[in-house]
Amino acid sequence: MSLSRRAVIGSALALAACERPRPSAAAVSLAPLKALAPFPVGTAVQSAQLQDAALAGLIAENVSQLTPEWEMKMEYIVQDDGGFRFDAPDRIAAFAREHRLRLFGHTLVWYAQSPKAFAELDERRVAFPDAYRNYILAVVGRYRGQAVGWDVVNEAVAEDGEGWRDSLWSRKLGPFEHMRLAYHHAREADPDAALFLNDYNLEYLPKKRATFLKLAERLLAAGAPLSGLGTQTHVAADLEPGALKAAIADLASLGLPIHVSEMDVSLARAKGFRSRADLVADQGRVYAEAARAFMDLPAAQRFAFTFWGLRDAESWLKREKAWDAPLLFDDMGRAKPAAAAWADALR
Ligand code: 9MR
Repeated sequence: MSLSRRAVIGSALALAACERPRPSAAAVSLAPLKALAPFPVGTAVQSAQLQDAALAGLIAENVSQLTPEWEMKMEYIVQDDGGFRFDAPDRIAAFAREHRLRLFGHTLVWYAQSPKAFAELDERRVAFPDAYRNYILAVVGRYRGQAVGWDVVNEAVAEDGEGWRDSLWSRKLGPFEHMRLAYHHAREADPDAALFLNDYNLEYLPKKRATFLKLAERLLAAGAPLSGLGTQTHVAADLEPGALKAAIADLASLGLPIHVSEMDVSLARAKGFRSRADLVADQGRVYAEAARAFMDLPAAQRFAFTFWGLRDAESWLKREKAWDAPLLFDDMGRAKPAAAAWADALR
């Protein structure tokens, strides 16, 4: 931790101490996360991060499942000439095998990614529906027998929860049909992988959650092999108490396994002017509520609980605001009070 950051935390703690006792921002001592949880615990990771021995050790010690943070997406795999590359995701898959961790595939179809090779497909050579199927067969097929599951369709529901998103995929193959097809192609490529529908803000926006659940029901009614629901859980420390509990219970109402698939709790995204100590305390509360809500599910519905990184230093949110600290371990890999709060809530 840098001196200036220590000073900032120190002064926030000093201010807060005048009111009532606060949890310390110091590191806590904790057993490995995966030893504490009666369900798989995951993290997102980038292949380059595995070169960092300290981080690789922290990952191997604490989690039982890996999600590639971006290198299993079209943005990495699909090249401009339409060729595929798998070197980086293969490195993550190899690390998972070496350390006996599960591999979770992320993500096949995402409105936000429509590579040039697809957008400019020369249909005289290969029809769009064939290229779409080929892609899914190639990617899912490559990790068949290793990946325990896939985010097949990511972020299908519109931002405000009103209907579905428009994308290259929806325009070319149909707003519902492109999703139905994606599940069929993924199942064709791997008969055993759990196939997920994944989305975010499901705890903030009950309307978006309702649209998400209706979409899941419609996919099931159409015979799509949907096997689970992913709730990303990118939330802020000021999330209203009870919101996570309500969301997780509601999502479980279809009886499908639930994946808390990308959790982090941003300090910087919390509204208002609050001391860092207050934000840190609230962050612990939010992580604890998520753990408790997940534990309240029947064991068969607890697919996995994935954090979107372990150390603050690697968080995508820190790239957005350098002072954010959304994860369970600090920049040095020491467990934070949030980790203790999450772990305590499992008991
Ligand atoms: O954290 C990921 C970041 O490193 C990537 O640049 C970005 C684009 O691939 O995706 C981020 O992860 C997102 C995830 O794939 C889907 N849900 C939202 C995540 C944060 O933006």
